[in-house]
Amino acid sequence: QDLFQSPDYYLVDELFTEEHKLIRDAVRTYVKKEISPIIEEYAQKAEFPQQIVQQMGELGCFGPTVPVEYGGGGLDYISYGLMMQELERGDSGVRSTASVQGSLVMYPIYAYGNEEQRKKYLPKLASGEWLGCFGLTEPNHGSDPSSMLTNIKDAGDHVILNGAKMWISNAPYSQVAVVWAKDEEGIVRGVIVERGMEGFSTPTTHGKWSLRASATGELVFDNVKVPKENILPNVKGLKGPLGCLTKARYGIAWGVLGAAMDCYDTALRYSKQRIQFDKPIAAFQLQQKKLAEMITEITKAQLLNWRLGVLMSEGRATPQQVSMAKRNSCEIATNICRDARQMLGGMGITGEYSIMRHMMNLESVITYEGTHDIHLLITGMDVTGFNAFK
Ligand code: TGC
Ligand code: FAD
Repeated sequence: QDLFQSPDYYLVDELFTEEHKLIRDAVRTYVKKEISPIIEEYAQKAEFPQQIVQQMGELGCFGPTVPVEYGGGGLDYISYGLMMQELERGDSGVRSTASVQGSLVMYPIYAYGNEEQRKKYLPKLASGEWLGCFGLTEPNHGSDPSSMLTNIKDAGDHVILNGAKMWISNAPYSQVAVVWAKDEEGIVRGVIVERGMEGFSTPTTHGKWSLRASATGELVFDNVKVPKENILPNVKGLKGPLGCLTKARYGIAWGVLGAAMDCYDTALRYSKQRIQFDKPIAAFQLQQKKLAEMITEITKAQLLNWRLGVLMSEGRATPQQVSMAKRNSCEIATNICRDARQMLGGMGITGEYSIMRHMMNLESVITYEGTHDIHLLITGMDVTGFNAFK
């Protein structure tokens, strides 16, 4: 078959089960058929390819670890990681759509919701009939969500929601938003807001040079009446949204490796074919140094992700271990994309190759779900016991 062969310098494939490999190949085939042929054009036009929502739902990319009875895949965390890796090999925006839907919308409804909420929302989100988004970040509160201003006030059988969220992936196309807001006691609560509720709007964010094929928007709440039955009953405090972020950050740790592998593969092929000074550029030491460092970093990250996946599946991974993997993968993927772009010379800046698009996308990925520096401080706090945030 002429499917992409991932770089696998340490035979990491042998650590995967047959089921893992089948899942990975199904998503790889989907990306090859449905994403790669169209994504550059959508990114150039800065348009969201809406059709992918239903396609990814049918393929099982939404909520792979959510139990089957709610429409999820009932799979382990290695399967989830491999899915994200393959999607992001296509485009970080495509993986973003799946991360948000599965880890930031379905997971909180599953983990913190009641049975009615699970039954009402999860099957439609899993199938891709509905798209969801996750509202934590605000215009003035990004890395420090504990200072959020968005709030709910008790009004009998409903609450009144006011405030604004910014930089929200999927927002312009979402039917459902999981929104984090403070109650009158200042406690963070999760509420499910539905499109059509009066006073709720989702203006699109324009002018991005990154994640151009992903739809980003604001969530604006102007005295929105939200029924109390839409409050997630089983979590209070910032650990609610942060618990979702742990799941999504784990997926990103795998996802960005897909982008890195694509760039490495492209640079390797190109360097063997591109002749300068009568030799393939792959024969020059400086280019070999770049390729050798790329495959070294990819291999280290593959092993780190695999081990983290085992710990996640066993319920033993800590959020701090997830931070380390998210930060490491984003850093190495960003560096690999930059080096790969240089190896293609002028061709590297064109849309004929995927590298520049990956490179621009990764500037968002290294920023969202906790910036590079925030994850470093999480590790720093974990190993020293001192909190450098405050
Ligand atoms: P802190 O006092 O440390 O923690 C508050 C409570 O939360 C618990 N906790 C966690 N629980 C689960 N997972 C985690 N990762 C957790 N981190 C903390 C903690 O134990 C505590 O629980 P309890 O029971 O004691 O109340 O909170 P803090 O205010 O000091 O903040 C810590 C900090 C800075 C690390 C945190 O705020 C942070 O991670 N900031 C970064 C913000 C961020 O990541 N935003 C992401 C927005 S969503 C997004 O970007 C989606 S992009 C999606 C896409 O398109 O793919
Ligand atoms: P700031 O918090 O203002 O940080 C600016 C700089 O200061 C960073 O370099 C940061 O590392 C540094 N800094 C901050 N605090 C400290 C400190 N204590 N010590 C040292 N340095 C510090 N959010 C959502 O809720 N839902 C989404 O779906 C979502 N999707 C996104 C999609 C895109 C394309 C982007 C770009 C962002 C998205 N975000 C989303 C928001 C994202 O999570 C935030 O951008 C991110 O958490 C950083 O917040 P900020 O942009 O306000 O930066």
